[in-house]
Amino acid sequence: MAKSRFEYVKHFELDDRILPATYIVVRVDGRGFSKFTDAHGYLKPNDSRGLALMLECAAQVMKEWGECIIAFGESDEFSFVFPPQASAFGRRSSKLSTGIVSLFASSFVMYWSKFFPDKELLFPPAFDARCVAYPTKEIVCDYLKWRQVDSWINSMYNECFWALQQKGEYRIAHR
Ligand SMILES: Nc1nc2c(ncn2[C@@H]2O[C@H](COP(=O)(O)OP(=O)(O)OP(=O)(O)O)[C@@H](O)[C@H]2O)c(=O)[nH]1
Ligand SMILES: [Mg+2]
Repeated sequence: MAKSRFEYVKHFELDDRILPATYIVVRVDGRGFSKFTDAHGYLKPNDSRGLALMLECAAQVMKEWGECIIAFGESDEFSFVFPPQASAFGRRSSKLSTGIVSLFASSFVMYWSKFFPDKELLFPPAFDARCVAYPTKEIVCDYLKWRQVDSWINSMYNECFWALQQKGEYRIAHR
């Protein structure tokens, strides 16, 4: 493109390249999914249709982003791990997170009817994303353990809560 006197505005853009030789984790999380899942009649505590849809979205991301080595998901979130040598988008944080989250969200809408054939999508779902650099494999493992423990605690709580609720015993157990 021809140079113009307006070109200087480019200098306001900050360099957000992730540190070289580090693992990159991009975590995508549903925005206001408590409201979204309620509005769309998700089963409690876990709706296998919703889980399968999230898996499909993650598979689309992994197909498109060949450098991704691990995808780990729970509830309304998915983490995508890239190795230290990954070079996608010049390792630019905003490009990576927006590229991944937009593909994830568009896949969610595109495949909605495959997993929820009898449910109309009432409003567009949204996801946020962040990009974090981790210097060692051990820390990446701890990151994944952190997400797994979070999933475990939430699942245990939700399973027990809804089992008691369905039996009508929640009030007694709660005292
Ligand atoms: N019923 C049902 N709800 C689910 C399921 N998976 C996720 N959710 C809902 O999604 C929420 C995800 O938690 P958060 O990400 O902390 O909550 P959020 O409402 O998305 O809030 P923000 O992420 O801060 O926007 C859960 O608390 C549930 O309400 C499911 O399989 N069934
Ligand atoms: Mg959320």
